[in-house]
Amino acid sequence: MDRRNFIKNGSALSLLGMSSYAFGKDVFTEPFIVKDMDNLVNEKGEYILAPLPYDFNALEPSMDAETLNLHYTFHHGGAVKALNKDVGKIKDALDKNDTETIDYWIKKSAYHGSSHILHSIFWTNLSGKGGGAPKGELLSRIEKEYGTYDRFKSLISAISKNVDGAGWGILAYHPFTDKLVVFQCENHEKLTQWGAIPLLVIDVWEHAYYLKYRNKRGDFVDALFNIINWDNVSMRLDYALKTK
Ligand code: MN3
Repeated sequence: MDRRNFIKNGSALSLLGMSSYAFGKDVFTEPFIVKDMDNLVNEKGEYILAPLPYDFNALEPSMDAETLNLHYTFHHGGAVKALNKDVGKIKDALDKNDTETIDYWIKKSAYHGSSHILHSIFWTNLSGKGGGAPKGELLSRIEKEYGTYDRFKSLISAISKNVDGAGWGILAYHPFTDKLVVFQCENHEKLTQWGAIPLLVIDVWEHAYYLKYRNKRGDFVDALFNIINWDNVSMRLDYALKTK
């Protein structure tokens, strides 16, 4: 697995580098997976919708062709188109120093970006020749964390069925703890972008500032910029770029 490519494609690092919100001409010609990783952006930094790795009827009868067509073309495709627009709007808002609309478009980009990343994983997680059970390293890590494959299957089935409203059931690898983790996600985002590795985090819970700043969260955030350790942020970026 090429983690460097994963970081480039799966995170928000290139979010503000976009110059256009139109699709490029090569948008529909590239495969979903390149060098074992999801192919989410082109060389220009535009988000792309790669072709499905199978025909619309390939997952019948478990997933019918009409559902797959609508889901891929309009839900996932719509998210990719909207994400490119969001990124352009963020750039425009930065140009105008308009923080109010930046907040709106960042929320939109989290929603659409997470939809793009999760759907790209979802399509490649499925195959007309799928089924059976995991093997190898994946199986041994599942057994280490959950005991048996059947216990894991009960867990991810139950949490997927019980997501409140719309969302996802997810099995993930957590690089900071070297562990598999299972969790629910409401909608697509709440309000993350999947695959991003944190470099700088700002705690805006009231416990972080209320004694001194009371209700003035903005003053606290402004003051934090006097104490940020940028060497540490750089060290984390170096780590993230080197991880494979
Ligand atoms: Mn969907």
